[in-house]
Amino acid sequence: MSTTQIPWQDRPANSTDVMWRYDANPIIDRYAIPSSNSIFNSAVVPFEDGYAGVFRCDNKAVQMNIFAGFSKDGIDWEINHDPIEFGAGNTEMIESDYKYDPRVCFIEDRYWITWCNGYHGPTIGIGYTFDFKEFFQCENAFLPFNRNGVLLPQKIDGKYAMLSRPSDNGHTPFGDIYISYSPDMKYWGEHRCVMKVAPFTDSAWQCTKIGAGPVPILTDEGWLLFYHGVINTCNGFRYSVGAAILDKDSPDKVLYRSQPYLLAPAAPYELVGDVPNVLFPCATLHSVEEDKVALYYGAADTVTSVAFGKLSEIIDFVKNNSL
Ligand code: BMA
Repeated sequence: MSTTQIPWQDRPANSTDVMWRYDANPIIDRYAIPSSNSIFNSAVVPFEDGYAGVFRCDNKAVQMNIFAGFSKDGIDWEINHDPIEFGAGNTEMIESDYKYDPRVCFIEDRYWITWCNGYHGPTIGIGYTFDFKEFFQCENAFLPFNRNGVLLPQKIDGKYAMLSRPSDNGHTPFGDIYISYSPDMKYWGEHRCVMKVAPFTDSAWQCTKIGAGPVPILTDEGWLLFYHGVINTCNGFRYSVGAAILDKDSPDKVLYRSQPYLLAPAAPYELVGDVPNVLFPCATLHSVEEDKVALYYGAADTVTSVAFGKLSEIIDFVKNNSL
């Protein structure tokens, strides 16, 4: 794994926020590759002497697809102009009408990619790569409809573990987070509910639907899971970010969960875009030793941005403000 410094900026002197935005956001413009209408909800990981990523680039026909990209510093990205082409992984090639909202998770020897795969409606697609040049597509994890499939970076009791959010075929007006297990990345079962939406009167920003965000981070307190929470307002859905701490050995057990959000749409690039009021986290670069996290998120379904925080302060915040 890379020992490259993760992107970082100190908290602004006038801020007391637990998480704060990069002052040069957005880091990826909507037109960063010739075909793109928007580049958002994308995943990055340490790779070689820098970083690699899988980016959701919707094209100017507004077709959704995923593209590989590379960066030395995690801020300036070179994104391939052609989408990822997969070869057959653990099955014959299966249909994929579209691909969106990727996550990338290094487990053991390879980078696993999960995404929302168009197979008679959205479900969770799985693929892997060793080098971000050659990619292999595996069986879908679940029946349609499902979104926000996020792998844990370590096996639990010898099995792969994936969070997901069963949904419908539209702009789902409901959604809770489940966990499923697999011995082989092909067959998934032992589905358990992890957490549900919050009551409107307790924490309205997460009262309509919730979904796992980046790959969870293992800390001394358990798995730190950033997630998005949605409220349906008279102007449509509003997507914010909170965090939960899941039990290390039984990640279906929620130990703490933030009542207030950590980040909600407020910056101009989060308030205005193709879908206003969306802050949708899909990845982190982090260092537990240095107590730092850089959270990558899609803003207003248009551009890609970063926010920073201290892991210990986020954990304290979640524990002290738990639902
Ligand atoms: C969800 C997904 C996300 C998107 C969000 C807000 O259903 O489509 O990709 O960011 O809606 O539009």
